[in-house]
Amino acid sequence: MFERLSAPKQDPILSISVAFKEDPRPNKIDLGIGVYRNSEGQTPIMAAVREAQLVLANTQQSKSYVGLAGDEVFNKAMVDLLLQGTKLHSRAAGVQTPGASGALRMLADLLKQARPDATVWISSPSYVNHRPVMEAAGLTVKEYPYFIAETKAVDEAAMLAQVEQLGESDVLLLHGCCHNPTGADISLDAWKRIAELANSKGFLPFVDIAYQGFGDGLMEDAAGLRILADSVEEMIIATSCSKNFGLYRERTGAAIVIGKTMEETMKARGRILEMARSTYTMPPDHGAAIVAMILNNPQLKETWLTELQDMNARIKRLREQLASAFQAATGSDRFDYFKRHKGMFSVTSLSDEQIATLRQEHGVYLVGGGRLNVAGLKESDIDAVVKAFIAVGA
Ligand code: PLP
Ligand code: TYF
Repeated sequence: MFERLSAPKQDPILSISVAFKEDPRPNKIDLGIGVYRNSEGQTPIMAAVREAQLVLANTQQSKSYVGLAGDEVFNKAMVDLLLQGTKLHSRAAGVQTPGASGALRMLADLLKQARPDATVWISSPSYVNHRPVMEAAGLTVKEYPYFIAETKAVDEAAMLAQVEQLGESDVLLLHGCCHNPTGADISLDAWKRIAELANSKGFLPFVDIAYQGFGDGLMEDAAGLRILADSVEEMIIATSCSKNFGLYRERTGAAIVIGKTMEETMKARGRILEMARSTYTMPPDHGAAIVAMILNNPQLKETWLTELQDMNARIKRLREQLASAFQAATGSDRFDYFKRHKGMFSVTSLSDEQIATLRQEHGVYLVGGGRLNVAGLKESDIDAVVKAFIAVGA
C-alpha cells in the first residue's frame, strides 16, 4: 500500500530539537524551538497552572466528552481576553482547538469553503507552518514583503504597498505580536492603515496571535488586533495558550470568527464544528479547563499575570544583555536589534554555512534562516554565544 509514497518532509524546527538531543557535547546550546526557559534552562509549569491542575484533579467529576466546540467557558474567556471593549466583541465566537495550529487549520478550511479561490498573503518570512497549513487546505499562498535584513526592521512601506493591491478574494495573515521568526513587529500606525485598507479594498484580516504577553504586555500585545476589531467589519483569529500559559503539550488554543452579522458568525462557527467533527471531533480538554479556571478566578489570574510579566521581563533582560555583550565584543552597535525586537525570537540573518558551523563547531543550535530563540538562553550562555557568532564571522 505505501510503496508509492515519497519520503516525508522533515519539520525544520522539530528536527533541530532531535539533532540537539542527540548531540553528546555537554556545553551545547539550544536556541532553536520556540519554548521559554528560565535561568536554569527549564521550561517550568507556571504556578497558576500547577494550582489549577490540583483543583481540577480534586474536583473534576467526569472525563466524559465535552462537545465539538470544547469548553465554552474557555471559548468565552479567550474571546474576552482579546476583544473585550472593541466594536467586534459582541459578534465574535470562539471554538476551542488543539493549539493555535488546530485553529490555523480549521480557519484555513473555513476559508476554502467560504471562498475556494481565496489567496492567503503571508509575511516574507513567516512562521514555518503558515504556508504548509494554508496549502494543505487547498488555498493559494502568496507572500508580502516584510523584513529588511540589513536593518532587521519591518519594511512597512513595501508591506503596505502590497496590501493596497489586495481585493475581496484576498486574506491578509498578520502576526498579532512578537513576529515569528523575525522579532520585528509592525507599528500601530501600520495596523491603522491596514484597517482602513481592509474596509476600502474588502480583504479579510486573519490574525495569528501566539505570544500575547511576551512583547510589551498582555493588553499592549493585542493593541494592533484591537485596532482592527474597532474598525473592520469581519476578521478571523487564531490564538494560542502554548506560550503565555506554558501549556505547549496540552494543545490549547482557539479559532475566533467574526462575520459581518451575528448570523454569518454563527454559520462560520457551525462550519468549523462540522469540520472539527471530520478531523479530530473534539479538542483535548485539560489545557482549556486550566485556562478557563485561571481566567475566571481573580487570585489565580493575578498569580498568572505576575508570572507572565516576570517571564516577559526576563526576555527583555536577556535581549539587553545579549546586545551589550555583542557591543563589548565587537565595539559596534550592529547587534542592537536584539533590544529592538519583541518576543522570543530574532532573525540574525546568518548564512546557512554560518548556521551549520555554529552547530558543528560550537554546539550552538539556531533554526534555518538564522532565527535565534532569545527566550531559550541562559545568562551563563551569553558569552559563549557571542564568541561563537564572532568565530563564524557574524
Ligand atoms: N502561530 C505562530 C505564529 C506560532 O509561532 C506558533 C507556535 O508556537 C503557532 C501558531 C502554533 O502554536 P500552538 O502550539 O498553539 O499550536
Ligand atoms: O516556531 C516555533 O518554534 C514554535 C514551535 O512545527 C513549533 O512555534 C515549531 C515547529 C512546529 C510547530 C511549532
